[in-house]
Amino acid sequence: MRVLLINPRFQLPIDTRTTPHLGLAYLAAVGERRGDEVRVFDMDVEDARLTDFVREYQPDIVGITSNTPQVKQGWYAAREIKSALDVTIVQGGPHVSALPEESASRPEIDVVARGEGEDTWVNLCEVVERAKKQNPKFQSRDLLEPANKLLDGVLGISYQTPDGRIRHTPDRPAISNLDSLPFPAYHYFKMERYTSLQPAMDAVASGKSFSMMTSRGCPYRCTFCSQSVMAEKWRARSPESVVKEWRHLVEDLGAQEIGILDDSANIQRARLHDLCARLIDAKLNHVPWILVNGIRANLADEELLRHMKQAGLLRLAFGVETGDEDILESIDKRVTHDQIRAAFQNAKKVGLETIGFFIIGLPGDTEATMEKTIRFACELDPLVANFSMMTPYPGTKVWEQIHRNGGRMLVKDWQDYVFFEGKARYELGETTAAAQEKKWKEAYRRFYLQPHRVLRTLLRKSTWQHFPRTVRMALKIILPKKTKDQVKAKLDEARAAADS
Ligand code: B12
Ligand code: SF4
Repeated sequence: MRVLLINPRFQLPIDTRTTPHLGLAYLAAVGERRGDEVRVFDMDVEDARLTDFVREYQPDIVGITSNTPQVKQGWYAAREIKSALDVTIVQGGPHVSALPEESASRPEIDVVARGEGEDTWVNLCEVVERAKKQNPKFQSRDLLEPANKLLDGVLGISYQTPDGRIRHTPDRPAISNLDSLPFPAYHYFKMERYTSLQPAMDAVASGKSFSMMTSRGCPYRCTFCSQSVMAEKWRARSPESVVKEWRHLVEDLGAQEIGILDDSANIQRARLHDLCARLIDAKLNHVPWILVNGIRANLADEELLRHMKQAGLLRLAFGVETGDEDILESIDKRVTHDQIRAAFQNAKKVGLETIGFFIIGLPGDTEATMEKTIRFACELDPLVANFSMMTPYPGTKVWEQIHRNGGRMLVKDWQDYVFFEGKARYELGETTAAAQEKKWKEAYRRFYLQPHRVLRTLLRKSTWQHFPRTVRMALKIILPKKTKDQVKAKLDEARAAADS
């Protein structure tokens, strides 16, 4: 079978995503294991026209991934493909898992895959392969005809039958043994076109930054987080399997940095200690790694942090979210400010760089509570502070709260469901758009323009290594227009001085 996997185009307002899509890398790997011929078409880095590519490759099945801001581009891509070829198109990813009817009812999408995708993808490939063998005149719409019973046994999918009804098959249980999955198949990606997940990770040579998941799922259910549309059960790979992939990335693919994307990497501290010990024993700790997603502050003690540092951890993130105690409780984060303070202090004490994730505009936020968030960020003083505009994604509790309590969504288009821009996404009660936008701008300005921080940034070697990108991002996010030229001139002067 010829399979094609597509990452639809989506450019963020700032320069971040330049890594291969890990979900597609897993789907490519299970396809390869099945014996399929696989192609990945990442529209963020491809030059070719999709229709030309599809006409030439003639895939038997196409898989498109979609998070919320990408979903429309996913539909456009599907429409283009259908205009060139009759082929079964499957759409998966977090957005369609939250709103399967929306995509299933579109004529260009045949099947929606909900939740974790490897087994569903393999199952669908088997079904299409069998149907094509049995019927050389097979057409993609034959799949959706209930009388043909082709999709009856496939768990975790949604589709529209020719009479217009949406069918949902039962959910597919989460993969219990993650070690049974093959390693992500990066050889299908144009690796030289990717760098790293900026700004959490450092820019290294193209194609030398990799990401990895050592566990999946999260037992917590924070009200703003889209994790709620994926499996709740936390499952971990064995340390043996993780170290084996780590070695493969470092020794076979020349990884210069590794980003760990787990939702909650430190749910089991003993497991992390074991992993760290193995990385040290295997002498793999010379390649820096970064915990890109927030780890749980309540489970990050000094001993664990020190061990991770010895195992090569360079930088880690904590989800702080808010400086207001009541709001912290209302979002079900199940962590306290004192635990967060201790986690940052301990991380710095053992020599780790820190990232803090903060949210501006959580339900209930007022100017006064957002002020507390800014102050808390300055108090914690991480190397990188990321202030996100509260963006209510479908499937989250915040989304329900806003729709149930008479809130007003200010974004109409899925493409605008991004949280790096300083635009408020909703209003509810005292959480007004004006207050959110004002405090977001203040947050970046006040955090990054503290004198000790400006000095620290200018003195950091990496500021100069990544000069164009750093300046571009700073200018875009932080500074009011009239100050931009002054700052740029100062940085140019400093760079010239550093070069000479
Ligand atoms: C790393 C990451 C990023 C990276 C890179 C994204 C990428 N994947 O290339 C960066 C930092 C750039 C990023 C940006 C954003 N992200 Co992000 N990101 C993640 C993170 C932490 C890991 C993604 C990952 O690799 N997962 C592991 C793989 C194995 O899972 P997966 O990609 O979901 O794929 C599986 C299934 O979804 C399914 N599947 C997916 N596609 C398909 C297709 C088919 C055909 C099939 C059958 C199955 C299938 O099968 C896959 C294998 O099991 C997730 C959280 C998470 N746990 O997934 C958030 C997450 C995906 N991001 C999220 C968000 C909101 C964003 C942003 C919109 C934030 C913003 N800045 O405004 C942007 C969007 C930018 C963009 N261009 O895509 C949300 C998505 C919510 C939603 N409703 O869409 C998530 C879920 C975080 C969360 N818990 O809220 N992100
Ligand atoms: S924010 Fe983190 S801890 Fe909370 S549900 Fe999402 S992944 Fe889990």
